[in-house]
Amino acid sequence: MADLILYGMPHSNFVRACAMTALEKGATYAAALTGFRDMRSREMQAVSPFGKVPVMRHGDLVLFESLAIMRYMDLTFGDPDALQPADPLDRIRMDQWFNAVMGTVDRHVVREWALELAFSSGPDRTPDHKRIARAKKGAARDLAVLEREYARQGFLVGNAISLADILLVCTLDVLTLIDDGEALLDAAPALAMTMDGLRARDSWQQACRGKIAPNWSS
Ligand SMILES: N[C@@H](CCC(=O)N[C@@H](CS)C(=O)NCC(=O)O)C(=O)O
Repeated sequence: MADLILYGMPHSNFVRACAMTALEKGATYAAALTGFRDMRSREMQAVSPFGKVPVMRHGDLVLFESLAIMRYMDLTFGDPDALQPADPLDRIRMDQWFNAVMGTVDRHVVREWALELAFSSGPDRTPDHKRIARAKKGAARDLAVLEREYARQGFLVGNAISLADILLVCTLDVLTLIDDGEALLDAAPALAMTMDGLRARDSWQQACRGKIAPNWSS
């Protein structure tokens, strides 16, 4: 068994981003705890102080938070730091985009839209359509910002793939599972082209393809 263990549900965009990073770096990992129920297990509590996934174990080292995990993988496996810009200011820019995807884009696309459809919070477990409408507007604004960046330089930072692009593709792929989510991507051709390129990579094909196909519709 591989000594690198990735804890988390396979459909989580954050877990997928860590899995894709491991595979980009040529690392083999074992996937652990794949269901929501596992989140409350003793094993999970021991490694995840805030009760979130992903969590990574490598030998005696345990890390939580996807950016920390992905940075560690990038440093430890394969060609060190291949997925982060060499220039210190560009690294800061990468953190900026990563945090924007984690805090803003993820909130609109995943938490308040896709997950509202999947685990409805409204009365009688119906979707809260006002919440979804706000999230859709937020997502459209986010994609307009991202489209400008990708049209300008093809990646979020510089001219090569970084950890920020990896989190973004794993997050925006969720739009393809929502019936009117694809329309947002159609309106952002440069972004959609980059996403197609990232999804064609072996790391995506192995880590992210074909594991979820819910029929979410708003
Ligand atoms: N900032 C965290 C976010 C992790 C996160 O929100 N994970 C979700 C799964 S996508 C989770 O664990 N949700 C369970 C919960 O909040 O109870 C990271 O980057 O790792």
